[in-house]
Amino acid sequence: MSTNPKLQAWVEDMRAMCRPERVVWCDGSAAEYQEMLRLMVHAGTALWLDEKKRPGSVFVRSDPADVARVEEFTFICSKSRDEAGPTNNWRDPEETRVMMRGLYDGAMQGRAMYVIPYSMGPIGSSISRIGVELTDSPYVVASMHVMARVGSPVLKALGSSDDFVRGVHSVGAPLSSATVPDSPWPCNASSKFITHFPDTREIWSYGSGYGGNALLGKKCHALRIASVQARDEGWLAEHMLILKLTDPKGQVAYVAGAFPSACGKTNLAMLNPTLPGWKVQTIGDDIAWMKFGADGRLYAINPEAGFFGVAPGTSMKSNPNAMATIARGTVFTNCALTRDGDVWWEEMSEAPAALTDWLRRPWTPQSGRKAAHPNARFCVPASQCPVIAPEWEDPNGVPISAILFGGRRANTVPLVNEALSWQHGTFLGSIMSSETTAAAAGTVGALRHDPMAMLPFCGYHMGDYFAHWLKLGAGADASKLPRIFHVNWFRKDANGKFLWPGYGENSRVLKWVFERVHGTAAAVDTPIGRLPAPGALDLSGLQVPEGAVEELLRVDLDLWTQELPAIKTHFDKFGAKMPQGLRDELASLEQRLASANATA
Ligand code: SAT
Ligand code: MN
Repeated sequence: MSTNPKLQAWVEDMRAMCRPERVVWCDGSAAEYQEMLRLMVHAGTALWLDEKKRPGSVFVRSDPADVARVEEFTFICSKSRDEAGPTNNWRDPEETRVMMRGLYDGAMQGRAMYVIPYSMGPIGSSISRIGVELTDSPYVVASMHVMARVGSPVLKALGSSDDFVRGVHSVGAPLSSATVPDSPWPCNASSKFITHFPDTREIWSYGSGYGGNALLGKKCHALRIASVQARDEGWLAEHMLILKLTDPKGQVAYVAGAFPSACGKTNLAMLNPTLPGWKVQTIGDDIAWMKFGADGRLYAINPEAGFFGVAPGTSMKSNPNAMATIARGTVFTNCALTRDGDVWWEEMSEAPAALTDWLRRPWTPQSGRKAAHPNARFCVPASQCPVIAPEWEDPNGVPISAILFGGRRANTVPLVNEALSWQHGTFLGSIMSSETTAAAAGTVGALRHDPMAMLPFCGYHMGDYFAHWLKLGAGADASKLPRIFHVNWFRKDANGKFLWPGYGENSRVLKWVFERVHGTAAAVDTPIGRLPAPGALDLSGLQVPEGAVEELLRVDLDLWTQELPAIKTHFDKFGAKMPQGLRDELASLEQRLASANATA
């Protein structure tokens, strides 16, 4: 229980509205985490996995109507529609409050309301921020224990300050009487709203218990609300992994990378380099908060304390470090269950002869459907990762030397391309597009512009967001800014086969990035940016078909020229807020393509 009067008054207000059976102040202890797991098992939400196979781990299956983020029902409730911009769903804040109060009215009846004080970032770091989430879901409490620093130490750090993000979350499934049986995954099938009030730093979420809809510290706070704070205070809140790269001589560079959800950020952050002597260690796999230090460099912290990673595709081949991380003490959601009490998912290993799929049905390899949901997840403390960097909780953060922007593109975008400047790099981030994945409800595989991988996560007008990037760059010492690169691991050949093996082989690209930063690798100028000069990309021992690397590094002038109208339409969406600097970059690209076409 807190003695902070502002916090107490708000909790009391929300209690009166949601009318839970009781209020539980979370202390963040290990015993509390175990209690949440026991509650989930008792309610049928979770079951214990075999203690020998997966010690201390539970397996959860959600309602099939609640398996991913719901972008359609996610709203930015800034004062005006214009502040939210064309890429966000906007609702009037006052009307939304009234509507949400109506939904919350008695929504927690028969349930406990948990008060979770949390810190995004190490407690005490000047870059960290505090929030308090109220929730009626033990799954959310357990997951927040893993994903953030929670409980009494956070209350102590908050003291009597009013500076915390207020988050309310209800699954929207009140229990009218004590005799009504609860559903194993309570949620509201007909109504889901994930609403953000950037002006008052509030998050009100209703109806979903899943992932980014419900663990409010993650996307809602650390990206949507934090991006607004970052704009106001002159820093960056980004959808980026952070990794530490060490060369054979022991020199270090820290690299941040923005990729859309389910495009391999976790794999890249934990990569085992195939190049001898190189080492990758993990700082974070999803979110980076970056601030300029007194020395003029950009420093990043990982605001999270755990990984909420996509399970399908994770294997000893694709990510042995993730497999080791989740060997114990993990919450699994929507995977398949083996006969001997372990989890399984597509590509983890050869499919077992018989399983129970994520929908609790018998499954065999002949079933002709997926056993795990494509957005099945593991939720695990970062400290369990065998390659976590010792400095991952450094309150000062780590100095970033390079930023990667990457999406899932079958063509056009080469394996790697270095920006000519910060402004050009911002341009490359702004025109990023990617094929959609199962991380969000809706179509999978459709190409959409996803600037800086922030399309679902930027809490304000994206034109202003681009301007913020340009302003930070213009105000910095250019020689100390991170270099920016556009990468694409997903380019395909004419037969639809991936040209690049990816995973550990991505270390070859990281090496070139490292050497560009240190001024030791050669590049060639192309109309779209700087690509590795012949021989500059280390291909020793790489097994790829004849011509694959040439194709991966080919700048297809026709495809790029064809892309221009779509970029223009994309930019036009932002109207007068589209910064001139990026329009200039587009004009320069067009010019460079035209003169290259003329001489080709
Ligand atoms: O569901 S989450 O938003 O937490 C994961 C993701 O989409 O990146
Ligand atoms: Mn993400």
